[in-house]
Amino acid sequence: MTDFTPKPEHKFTFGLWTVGSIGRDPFGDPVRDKKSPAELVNLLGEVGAYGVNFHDNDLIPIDATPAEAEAIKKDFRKALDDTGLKVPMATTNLFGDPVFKDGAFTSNDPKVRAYARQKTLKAIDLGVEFGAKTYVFWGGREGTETDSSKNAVDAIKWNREAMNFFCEYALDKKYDLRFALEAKPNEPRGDIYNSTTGHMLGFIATLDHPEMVGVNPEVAHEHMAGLDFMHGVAQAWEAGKLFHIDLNDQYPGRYDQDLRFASRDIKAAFYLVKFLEDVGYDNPRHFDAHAYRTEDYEGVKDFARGCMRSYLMLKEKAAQFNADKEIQAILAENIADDPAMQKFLGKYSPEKADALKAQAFDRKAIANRGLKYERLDQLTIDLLLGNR
Ligand code: GLT
Ligand code: MN
Ligand code: MN
Repeated sequence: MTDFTPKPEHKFTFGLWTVGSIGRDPFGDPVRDKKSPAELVNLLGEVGAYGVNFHDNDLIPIDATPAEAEAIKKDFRKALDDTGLKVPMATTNLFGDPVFKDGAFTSNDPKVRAYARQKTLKAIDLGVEFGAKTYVFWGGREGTETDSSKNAVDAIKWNREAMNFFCEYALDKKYDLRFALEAKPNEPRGDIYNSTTGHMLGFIATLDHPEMVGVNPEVAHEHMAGLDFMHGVAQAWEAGKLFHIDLNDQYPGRYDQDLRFASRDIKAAFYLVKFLEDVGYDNPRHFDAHAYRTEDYEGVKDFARGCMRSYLMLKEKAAQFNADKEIQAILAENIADDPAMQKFLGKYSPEKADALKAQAFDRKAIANRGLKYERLDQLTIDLLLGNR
């Protein structure tokens, strides 16, 4: 039996808002007492996490006085020193306060757009003060309930201007910081702009400093849209844009559940972990999830330990998959090169196009070959269920 103890090299992180969730939902009041940021750091230290992330207002309430802010930062810093936890990522809360009810960078009101920029500048400074190297932008309120209210093209432009502004700010301040954009299709807005990781990748290419900006895909958000999460992650990785990742779980077609990682779709979680491990992803593995509302703080620790343990168990399964002779034989057979086809593939040339047009393909014979994917999938299931 392998050791599934989380270690610093796994870079497992949690947001203050995740283990700090007090279980409020649209239908019910909190079920857990609020813990201070320092207490949450200690809790994360106890379960073996590597780091902790925060929104500006997870750490410092929006109306805190400068003296209160200093006292909170001092306690937080002490807890970080005591536990050895790092702060790899920070972000801005641009969704909780009523001022953002119609968006932040994409609000129709220029005062709101300016205030959102001011809040973000200060939050970037705060994140950098604690050592954050990645800064996430999740535009939860950047959207609409009614499309009669906003010009969708203006929204894209305002969003772009804001991102360009923050890139220049980070360069100006010589911050060692990269930005990671997080998509979500809906909730809390009826519909959110740049609703998937693919939309975000398209948007990033239009920025003044695309090299500073990547994505922070979240399992639940792509599953809400009914998408294959790993495919989006692979696209981001291949583009050099997988700066950060939010791991959790979600049943498609439901509200944003933020379930414990790998607690719902084990197969999808397996392919995701296998992908991250196979390519050597080395940025933080952030569990953006929270414990069931039924839990007390012991349950919150069970939740956090469970996220990390499941990741490590799936990592072991991925290694087993890669070493499985029968599985690898099926893959090898399907992926095998055909030297006779080399002259038709790869880059374009006029000769290649002519040769291709002249070639006779036995379409029926090619199509008649069974691919053994049923067998392959069942072997994967056997492996995941512990029967290999
Ligand atoms: C919020 C959201 C998450 C984002 C966080 C960062 S806040 O909890 O549901 O998906 O990652 O702003
Ligand atoms: Mn998230
Ligand atoms: Mn979520």
